[in-house]
Amino acid sequence: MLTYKVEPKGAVSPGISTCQGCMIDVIFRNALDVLGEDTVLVVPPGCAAQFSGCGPEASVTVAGIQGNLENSAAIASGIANGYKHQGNDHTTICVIAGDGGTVDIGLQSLSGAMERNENILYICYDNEAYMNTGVQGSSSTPLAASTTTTPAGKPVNSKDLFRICMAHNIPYAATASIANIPDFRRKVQKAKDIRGCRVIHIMSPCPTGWGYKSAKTVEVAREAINSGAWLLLEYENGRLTISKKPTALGQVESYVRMQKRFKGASDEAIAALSAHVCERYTYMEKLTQIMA
Ligand SMILES: Cc1ncc(C[n+]2csc(CCOP(=O)(O)OP(=O)(O)O)c2C)c(N)n1
Ligand code: SF4
Ligand SMILES: [Mg+2]
Repeated sequence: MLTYKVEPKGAVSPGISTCQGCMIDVIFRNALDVLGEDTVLVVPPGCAAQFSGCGPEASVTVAGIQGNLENSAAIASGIANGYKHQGNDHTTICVIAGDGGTVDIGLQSLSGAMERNENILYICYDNEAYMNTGVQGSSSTPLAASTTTTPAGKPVNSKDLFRICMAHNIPYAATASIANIPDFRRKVQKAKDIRGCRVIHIMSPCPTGWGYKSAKTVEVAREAINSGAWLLLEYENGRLTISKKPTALGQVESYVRMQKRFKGASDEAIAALSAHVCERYTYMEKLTQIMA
């Protein structure tokens, strides 16, 4: 009988239980590859917890805890302060949480941690809905996108987590994308080397909830960057920079046409989404000049 031995590499073992085409494990693998073993994870309920958390499908080898959707940043703050009192300032306390657990349910806890400038790294993987419980809309769901709670398309724009982080004046905030892993790794490395509250907000398209073929995840994420629907930004010591300018700003048509969640969106709704994308970029670009 032939037997196969799979050698686990890095901090995430092979054979995890996310859907085909999901990139959450790639986010974990790359983040933990940069952060190293001297890391403690806090992962609230959500698709990430389904493979990283406690139980028979746990596959992450660094120490960690699964808390609640409301309090990831508070749990991380407690761990960070415990280590501080032991004289340990080298271990990275890292939250990896979904958008629902960040921009909605856990926002008060994150806001408090940012206000106190806790020594934590908070990574939000954004699949733009509550995916693990059946694709309910979140504050990150974009205008016109259909979810099970916004079946006719979301009537309002998404909440801007990056600007909320900037408003707390934390030492480091960045956005990233699974379509640009070197950029993500560079930002994780930078965040690792800074002390205080650091937030990285990474877009993580979801084939199941967005309605596209699983092989297209990177393509979808790339279209988001090209059109400006997702911006790559960096805020460091009060200075804002745009990591990569969109190549086709506002041209969201090819991006939305790849996804079933926008299938019922009217031309007016897509035009409104495009206008929002352009306005946000223009605003950010002006801020880069003010904050230069
Ligand atoms: C306070 C609270 N409300 C609801 C739930 C049920 N719940 C578990 S996971 C989840 C989805 C979380 O969404 P998100 O943070 O975006 O992560 P994703 O599932 O998209 O990866 C919900 C609503 C919960 N655990 N706690
Ligand atoms: S539902 Fe979406 S985010 Fe969750 S595991 Fe599947 S593809 Fe990934
Ligand atoms: Mg989500």
